[in-house]
Amino acid sequence: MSARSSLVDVRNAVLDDAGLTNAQVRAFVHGWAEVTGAARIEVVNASDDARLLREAVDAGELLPAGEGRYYSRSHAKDTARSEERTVVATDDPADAGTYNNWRPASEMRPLLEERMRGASAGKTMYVVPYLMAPPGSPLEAYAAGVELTDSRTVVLHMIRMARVGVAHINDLAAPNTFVRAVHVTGDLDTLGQGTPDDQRYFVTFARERTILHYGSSYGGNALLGKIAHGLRQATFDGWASGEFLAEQFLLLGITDKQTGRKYHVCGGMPSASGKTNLAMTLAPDALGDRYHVDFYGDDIAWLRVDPADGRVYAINPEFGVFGVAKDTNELTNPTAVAAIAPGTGTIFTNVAYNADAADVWWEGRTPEPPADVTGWRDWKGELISERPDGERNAPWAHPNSRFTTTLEHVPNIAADFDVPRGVPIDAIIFGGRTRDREPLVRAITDLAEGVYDGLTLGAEATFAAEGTEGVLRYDPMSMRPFMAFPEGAYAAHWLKVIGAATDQPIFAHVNWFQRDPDDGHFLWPGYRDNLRALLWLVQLRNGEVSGTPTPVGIVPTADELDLTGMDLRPGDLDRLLTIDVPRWRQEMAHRAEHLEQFRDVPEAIWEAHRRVAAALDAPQT
Ligand code: GTP
Ligand code: SPV
Ligand code: MN
Repeated sequence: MSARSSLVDVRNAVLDDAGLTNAQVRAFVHGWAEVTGAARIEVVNASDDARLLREAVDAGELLPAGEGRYYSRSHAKDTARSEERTVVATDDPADAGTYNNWRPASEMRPLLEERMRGASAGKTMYVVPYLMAPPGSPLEAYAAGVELTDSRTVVLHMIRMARVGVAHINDLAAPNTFVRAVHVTGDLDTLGQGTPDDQRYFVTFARERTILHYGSSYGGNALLGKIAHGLRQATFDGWASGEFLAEQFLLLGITDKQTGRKYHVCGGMPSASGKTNLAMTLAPDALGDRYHVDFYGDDIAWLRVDPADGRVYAINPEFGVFGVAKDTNELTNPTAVAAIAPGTGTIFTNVAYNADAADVWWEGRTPEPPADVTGWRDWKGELISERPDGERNAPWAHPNSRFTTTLEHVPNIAADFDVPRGVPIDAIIFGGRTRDREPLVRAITDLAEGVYDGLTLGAEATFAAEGTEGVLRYDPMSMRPFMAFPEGAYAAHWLKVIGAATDQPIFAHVNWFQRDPDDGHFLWPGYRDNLRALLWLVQLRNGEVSGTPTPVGIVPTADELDLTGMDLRPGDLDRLLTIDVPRWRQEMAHRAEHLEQFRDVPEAIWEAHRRVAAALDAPQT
């Protein structure tokens, strides 16, 4: 028997032992084991978690961070998604949009195979079958995938972020309809990250439903079920099938205990703009015990219309939370603090670490860093006590340091979080970091104007955006880094999918980040108080309040907003609820330029733009 056929036999024995019977999956595993040159394969089920954790600790890949908690440090050049190196590849040039970084699949495929060839030599290739949906969901056909990865840390993250196990891919209705996802870490020391000679590639071959990521083991670059499948591939699938939307959205429920009614809100905010915090928010104590907030999801939602009742339904395809650590504390987000408490199996990445105390710290965990710096190391592993004088105050944690925990540990997880049908949506919100112009909340009742508002969502990229000329980075529906097909078609798809609902959700734009132009303080305290804006929104939809119409939507009157127990500065509330018309008129010119970059923007969107512009130009009453 040749060496090669014996390797095939060994792999078949592993697949047999694991009960992995799907012949298409087996062929996929064999093919990539040959390319990557992995020494062995291992099939993963979620029940392997405890053993894999032990192995990772023994190998020094994870460090203990207190009872049932773990610490991981990524390579210093590998700490965030890379948008420049992320590509959507197909064989049809018509799939090229403004943001999807389209390249021909025929060109990218050999490039990726060349980089991956032999790159996992000596390593284990883990076979991670997963499902990005509650089991039994009407969208299940788009949810199955298999990630092959040569990183045990990535496997442990996948077990937290997705439903993982062989059962999810053995009995597919069509055995070939799984996403083929291959992750090869590569030699992180020599990849030239961020240089002209950058070797990394993160490619979604959308029409082949194949994802090949090379050159990172961090976050959305490496956990392929999450961003690459759950957003990039899924948004493409939703468009190609005409059936659904996949968006970077949070998803929450609000129960009014007095009336017994429950509302579901979903919405997009760009990365690091507050989705996790909003979905985990609790009702402010000051409102009494009247409201309860349920967590459904914090980063991805798939939306479809259910023909049974004509409503928009949303699911969270994920199984965990990959949350920003910075500023997470008892006051800002007690729910998150509980979700990452001892015993939760949480993995912290790139925060500060103290091996002696088996503890972690990040900026904002406490107002000041630990006073006794003995044993504390920053995210790069350097001792704080040995920092040169000038660098004493540099951040201990990386700004994109994160925690990874599962939904079951989120204290306000909804009882019906995995109901296959999803939950009916009452409101769709968009929001971003905007220091001026955008009021606390403005409601939009027209579908085209709502979609137009999402398309023109912008957030501050840097502090260079200060002042009235604030240059925003537009981020349509918060999907700019995950866009997989042309933006004009994306808008048309939204109008079609949501337009099919006979009972339409209300839209709104929210902004928790408006600042005082003089001293820069946040006008609105944010976090738990954000719920007050959402309560007003559902009341508006119910016809219980009517607000004040403005050219850009309906804003609350000061007495409609429940401000019980708040201590807003005089004048701040006015500013929060007022439309700065001259500033908005300036913005409209930027918006026109922004939309003009896109091909085939539906006429309904341009009409919405012109309606808003005309209303702003009219004499204001
Ligand atoms: P991704 O996981 O990258 O998609 O981010 P996200 O949108 O879920 O953002 P997240 O909720 O993690 O918040 C990012 C940062 O914004 C954190 O440091 C939060 O503490 C901060 N933040 C969230 N909500 C608010 C708020 O209402 N006000 C203020 N001032 N800061 C907030
Ligand atoms: C984001 O960047 O929006 C995230 C984190 O949710 S990552 O998984 O790295 O994309
Ligand atoms: Mn995100």
